[in-house]
Amino acid sequence: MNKSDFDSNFFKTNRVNLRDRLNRDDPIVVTANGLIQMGADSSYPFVQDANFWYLTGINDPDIILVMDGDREFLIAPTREATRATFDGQIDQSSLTNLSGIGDVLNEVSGWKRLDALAEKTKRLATLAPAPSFIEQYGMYANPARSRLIDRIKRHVEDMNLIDIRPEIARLRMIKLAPELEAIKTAIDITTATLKEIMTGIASYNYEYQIEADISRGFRFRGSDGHAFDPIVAGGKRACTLHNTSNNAALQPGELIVMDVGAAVMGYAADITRTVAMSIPNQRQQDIFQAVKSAQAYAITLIKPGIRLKSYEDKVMRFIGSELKALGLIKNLKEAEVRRYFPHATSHFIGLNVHDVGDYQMPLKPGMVLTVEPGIYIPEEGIGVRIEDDVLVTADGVQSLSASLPAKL
Ligand SMILES: [Mn+2]
Repeated sequence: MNKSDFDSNFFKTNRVNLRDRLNRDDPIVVTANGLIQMGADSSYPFVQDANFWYLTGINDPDIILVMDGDREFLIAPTREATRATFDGQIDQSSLTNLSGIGDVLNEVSGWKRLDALAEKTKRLATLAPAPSFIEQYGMYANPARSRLIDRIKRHVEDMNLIDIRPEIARLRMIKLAPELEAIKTAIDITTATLKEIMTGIASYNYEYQIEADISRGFRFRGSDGHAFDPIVAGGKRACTLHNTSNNAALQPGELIVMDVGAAVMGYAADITRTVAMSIPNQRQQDIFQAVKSAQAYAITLIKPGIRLKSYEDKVMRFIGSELKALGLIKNLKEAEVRRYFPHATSHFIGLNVHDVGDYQMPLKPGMVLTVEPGIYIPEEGIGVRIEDDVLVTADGVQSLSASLPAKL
């Protein structure tokens, strides 16, 4: 793919599409993410808010995008002298080149204009702060959105805020041509790297050696690197779904699950292959075959118009009957099946590996999703997952990772 496919027209198109979905009189305000402190004066690597990037192409922190009908401007913070020595000042002309927005204002005049606009309309469309995932996942949200909202409300207390997260998610779930190219490139880099690993699997002694070669393969082939923490898990460790320590020694007779994905221009691939360290036994082959049949079945179901809920139910029932045939469960009740298949079959991919989208909406051409059934049996020390990435087309589905067949 060509990086210039993401020119300012792409981002302008996204802004126009977003505006068309919202009430025309409501100005739209979206902030970039902020840097997060790691310790003393070092920060974690900066990761942009995918929505902000999608609308501007800008990868700097703390910039604010304001759209008032056809009038658009950016507010770029001025960096104080010490910081500017290390990080440089933000180059305003590059912000314009990337986004196609000519009007770049500094902090003082930008906020003056935004405050005036807010006073006039009393309504602003913005991204509501990401829900705090602390209870379920132990995760904090980037504070940039709450900070923006606090600042607006300090000026106009009774401001009416309209949450644009659902609309932007519905836009992002249909991939445009350059996005599809980026995803396909990320997938090609991932499959080429995995192919290399699979060919030489016998030469590895530790999970981290496989991880190291995957990291090398991703960067060597020109991707941004990993789209998410790579999972390389042998034997029983594959039953912990997000095992990312990758530190254990590999044993002959084990199956290894590799769930990895390169990122290209921020777009993720997400592919899993399960391989055997030595000649697999009959039980391992049977379980592998069950997962493979479930995946083939799932892919036949995907086409425009289907809803993921009924699709997930069908795949669950299919895996349930496989589990029964394997002697693992006695009936197909959900609680039984979920003991050995505890996750969903599919999720959207895009700028986030678990991409945003409306999971209730019927599938449409241009959506890209994973198909990743798995069976995990901790008491037997066996975990198998097979994951491919597919594109919903006008008349069905196209596998984007078919060049790397899954085999034990
Ligand atoms: Mn996945």
